Amino acid sequence: MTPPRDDAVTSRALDRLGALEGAAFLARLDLVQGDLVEALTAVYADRVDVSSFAADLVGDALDAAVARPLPLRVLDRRREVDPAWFLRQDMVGYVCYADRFAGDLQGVAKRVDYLGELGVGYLHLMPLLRPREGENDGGYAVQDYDAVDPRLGTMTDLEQLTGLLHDRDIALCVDLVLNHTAREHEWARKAAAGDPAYRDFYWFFRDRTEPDAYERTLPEVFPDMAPGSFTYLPPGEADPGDEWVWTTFHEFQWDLNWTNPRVFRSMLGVLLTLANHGVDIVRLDAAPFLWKRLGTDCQNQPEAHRILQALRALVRLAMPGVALKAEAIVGPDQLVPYLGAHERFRPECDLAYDNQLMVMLWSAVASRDVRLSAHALARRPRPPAQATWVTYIRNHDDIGWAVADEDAWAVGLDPFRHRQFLASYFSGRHPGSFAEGADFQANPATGDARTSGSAASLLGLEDALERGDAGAASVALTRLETLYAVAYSFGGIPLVYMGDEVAMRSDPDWAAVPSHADDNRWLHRPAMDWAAADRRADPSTTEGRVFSALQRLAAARASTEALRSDGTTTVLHPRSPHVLAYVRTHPRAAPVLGLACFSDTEALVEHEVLEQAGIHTPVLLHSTTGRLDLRDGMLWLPPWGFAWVTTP
Ligand code: OTU
Repeated sequence: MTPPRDDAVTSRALDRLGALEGAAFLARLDLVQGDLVEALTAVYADRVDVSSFAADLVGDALDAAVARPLPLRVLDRRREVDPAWFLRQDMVGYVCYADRFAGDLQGVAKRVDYLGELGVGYLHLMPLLRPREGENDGGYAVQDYDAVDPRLGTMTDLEQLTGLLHDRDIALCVDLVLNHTAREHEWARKAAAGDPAYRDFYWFFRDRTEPDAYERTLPEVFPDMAPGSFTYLPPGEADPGDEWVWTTFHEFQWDLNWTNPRVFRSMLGVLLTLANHGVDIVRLDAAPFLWKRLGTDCQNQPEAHRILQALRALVRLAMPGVALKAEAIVGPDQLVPYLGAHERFRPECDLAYDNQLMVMLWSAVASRDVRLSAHALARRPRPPAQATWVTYIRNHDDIGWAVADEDAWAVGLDPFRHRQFLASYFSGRHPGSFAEGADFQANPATGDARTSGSAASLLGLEDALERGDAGAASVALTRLETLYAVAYSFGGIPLVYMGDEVAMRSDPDWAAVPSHADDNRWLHRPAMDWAAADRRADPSTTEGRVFSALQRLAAARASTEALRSDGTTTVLHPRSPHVLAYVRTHPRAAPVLGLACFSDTEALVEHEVLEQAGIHTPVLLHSTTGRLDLRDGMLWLPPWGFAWVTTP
């Protein structure tokens, strides 16, 4: 049932947006109002009168709709006609730092042809709003949400870039850091100065009683470089001072207090403004952390989801062409709710990182065994049809070994020891490991360690080149191609992490910048090696081989509707413990069977697996070798190779 609508809103919308757009706004309001009020009630009913708060927020959405530039309204219109615009099989993403890729935003504009060669339809530029000076966690400590980092350019440059990207049908994704601001942000400055209107924007504590109580169950995100979750403010640094402020991440990143409805409204304003500069997809950083609850790990709380649902409703209302992406790097059971899958569907984010696929691919690489991966990926709930994953093998962060205990036990592995094995393998410590990575934030108290390093280095390229072993280097590249083949076909938008397309290794000089020296995630945040990239057209080079492999993956993916992101993924269980097998189906297309071999030797896939996939006459869509090798009805895969098989 449509909730009753306020007559004043109707006449204001029609008045300000005109008959046609006003009617569309009101139709959207009818669609989202119920979700909005329900979400706000769950979070803010004890702090505000929800109906008047909702009316204010709808007013903010209307203001943003009115302010929205015409070219963006045209995009909205197209995307309302095709709400599945980001689910198309020709959608491929690329992720980079603007400065490390191309100097600045104007430099990025000059590299758009390069992105076109890879078939990119989605560009994620890492944090680009004005950060604090000095150490800023790679831009995740924002001082001013209304300005671009002056080193990268201006808001006008950003708008020009989005215009150029839109002309090429490329959507732009930009980070919005929701959980915290830099301590230099105006809100934090006012709060520190004792301004009563802003004290409640953050979490201050007069002594250690509450921080100690919270820390009994709070995991440390950066136990090594930023231990604890609270930072002491001496007298003189704040008014009153001699108090503690909540800082989940670094001491210069102050957690916002989302129990305060003014924080919600202020961040909504930031989000709507950012989108009106032309950003198509907003990456909501650290989404799990928005709500704190004593006695918990203060992640994935129901209220955090409700906040995302309320933001979703308001963004859809103001600008229906804008998508939200959750950055929730959490355990497998906590992931799919960020796409709206709760006890019933509640629209939440359109996209979320498939952290589980990523971890499970690396687990299969190290152990040459897919049973854990197949088990974990098969048992998880499907994402709702309107939403999807972004699939990736590496990003700018470390790899956290999010292996669920129950998944490990189910396949006979000790979860703690398996996680330790993975960290040890990819650091290169494990005997016989080909990986060259590094531990990130090893925590002696818990025995946990995460991993830094570029994909190529973790997959053995660095080690092979150091040993001058051309054969091993070639195998490392096959591994890289196969991991990307899974990312391009498993379901969701595949993301290429800058440098992987030319097999860039970890940056040996990562610690040379003083503000990076205690954070080895900079190992895998190198500056783009354009001299290497310039070799991409020469198939005899490493760069040529990997770049063309990604181009072929994109082309093969674009040619089949079964690989649309609103298709279905079903994990199969072949007899070989080395073969990850999954079938992609979509009502409009023939099925595609994806196969990936995690073994130093070849593998055979029995005929029944093809049958289970609904493939009676196998036809090669794409593979490592370029041919379909059937032996007595069994399908042959080379060591570390992949195949995509379909049927007429
Ligand atoms: C994110 O990551 C960013 O991706 C990091 O680069 C930032 O440092 C951080 O936020 C703070 O802004 O813990 O180890 O579940 O895993 O938000 C990285 C989400 C992180 C967290 C994630 C966070």
